[in-house]
Amino acid sequence: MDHGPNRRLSSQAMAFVLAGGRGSRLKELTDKRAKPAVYFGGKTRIIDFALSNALNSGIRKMAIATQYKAHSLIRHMQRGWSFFRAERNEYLDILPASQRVAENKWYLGTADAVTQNIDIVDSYGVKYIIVLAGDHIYKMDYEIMLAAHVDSGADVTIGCLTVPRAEASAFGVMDIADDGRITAFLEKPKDPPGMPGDPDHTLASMGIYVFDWDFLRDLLIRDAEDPNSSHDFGHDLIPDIVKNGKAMAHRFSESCVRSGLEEEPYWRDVGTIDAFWQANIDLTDFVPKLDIYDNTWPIWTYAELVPPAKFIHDEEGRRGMAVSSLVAGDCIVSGSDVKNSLLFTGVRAHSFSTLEYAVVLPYAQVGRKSQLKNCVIDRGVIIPEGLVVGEDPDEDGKWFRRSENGIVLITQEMIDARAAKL
Ligand code: ADQ
Ligand code: ADP
Repeated sequence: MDHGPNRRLSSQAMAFVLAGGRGSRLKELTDKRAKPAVYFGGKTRIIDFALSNALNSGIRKMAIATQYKAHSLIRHMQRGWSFFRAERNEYLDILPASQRVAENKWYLGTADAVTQNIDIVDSYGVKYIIVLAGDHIYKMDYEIMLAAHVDSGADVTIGCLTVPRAEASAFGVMDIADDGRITAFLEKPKDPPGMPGDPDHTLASMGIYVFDWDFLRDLLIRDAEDPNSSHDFGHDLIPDIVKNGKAMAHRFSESCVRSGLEEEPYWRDVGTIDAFWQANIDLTDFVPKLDIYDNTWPIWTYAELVPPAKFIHDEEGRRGMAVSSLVAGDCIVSGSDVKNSLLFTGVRAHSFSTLEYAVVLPYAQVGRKSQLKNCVIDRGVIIPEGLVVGEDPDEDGKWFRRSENGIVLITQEMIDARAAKL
C-alpha cells in the first residue's frame, strides 16, 4: 500500500518491547518484579521510557513480551497504558510467555519472543517493526531512525552509541564503515576492541532494531528451525545479517541532534544497583542531563491520585525540608532533612532523620533519628528508629546488600532478618 511521500513512517510501524529478562544484577529489587517494572525517577517505572518514546514518536501499535515475574509489570500496563483504542487502529498487547503457542513453552530468547507472536504482529498490518528493550532510560525519536532505515534500504538498522571500552563487554559491539554499514558484530565479547582512532571507546548496540516486517518474519521462521540457534537477536540474528545481508548503524548522538531532544545524549542501562542509583541521583543535579520536565516529550506513567507532598515542622519545631531532591505526591517530610534524594509516592520521613543521596521507593517509611546515605530503599520498607546506613561499610554489609561502589540496598526482608538477630 502506498501511503504517499508525506506519511509519517511511525504510522506504518509497531514497537515490540522485550520485557522478559531476569534483570538479576538488580539483586533483590527484581526479586518480586521484572526489571522494566522497577520504579525510576520519582514517579515512573523503567518501561515508561521506551513506551513513551514510542508514543511520542507517533507509534500507536505496541506489543510487550513478558515472562519473568510479570505481575507487577502487567498491572502497571493495565492501569497506565490501557488507552489504546482498536476503533482508531491503535493496539497495545501484553504477551506473556507460555500463554499462546504451547502451555509450557517459555520464550527461549529475545527473537523467540517475537516468533511466538508472529500472528499478532501480522494482524497489526505494519510495514516496519522496531524491537526495543523495556529496560533502558533515554529519550529518542524513533521516527528519525525509521527514516534512516528506509533511506538506506538496510535489512536491519541498529541503534548504537559509544561506550568506554572497559564497559563494552556487556554489549553487542560493532565495527562500521564510513557510510555506517556494520562490517562486524560481536555479542558481549570478553575483550572488546577499541574504535579506530579512539582505542578507549567501543561502538555498542543499544539493543534497538528496526526491520521491515516481511524481512524479519522470514528470518524468524528460518531461525526457529535452526537447531544451533539460541533464538536471540544479539547472539544469532544480528551476526547473521551482518554477515549475509545489510546492517546499518544508527547513532544515538546524531538522532539526538536531529530531534533536538537532548543536548548531550543520555542513555543508561540501569541494570546494576550502582547504575540504578546513579541514574536516579543524576536527576537531582542542578541541570540534569535527562530532562524529565520537557513537556514536548512527556514520560507517561500510571500515577495514583494522591494528596500533595507536605513538609512540616515537628512538635519540637524542627523543620522538615528537602533540597536538590525530587519529592512525589503523598510524601510527608516531618522534621527531617532531605538532600540530593528521591522520595517516590507516599514516603514518610519522620523527625530527626536525615537522608542524603537516598533513593526511596514508594510507601517506605523512615523512622525517627535514622540516617540514610548512598542507599536504595525498596517499596514499603519500614526503616526502624535510629538506623544508620552509609557510614560504616562493615555494618552495612552485615545486614544489607552493599554494591561494588558502596551503595546500600535495603528490603523489608533484610530489615526483618536484622531485627530477628539483634
Ligand atoms: P542484553 O540487554 O544483555 O543485551 P538480553 O538479556 O537479551 O540482552 O535483554 C534484552 C531485552 O530483552 C531486555 O529488555 C530483557 O528484559 C528482554 N528479554 C531477555 N530475554 C527475554 C525473553 N526470553 N523473552 C522476552 N524478553 C526477554 C542486548 C543486546 C546487546 C545490546 C544490549 C544493549 O543483545 O547486543 O548491546 O542489549 O543493552
Ligand atoms: P509493585 O512493583 O507492583 O508496585 P510490589 O513491589 O509491592 O508492587 O510487588 C511486586 C510484585 O510482587 C507484585 O506482583 C505483588 O503482587 C508481589 N508481591 C508483593 N509482596 C509480596 C510478598 N510478600 N510475597 C509474594 N509476592 C509479593
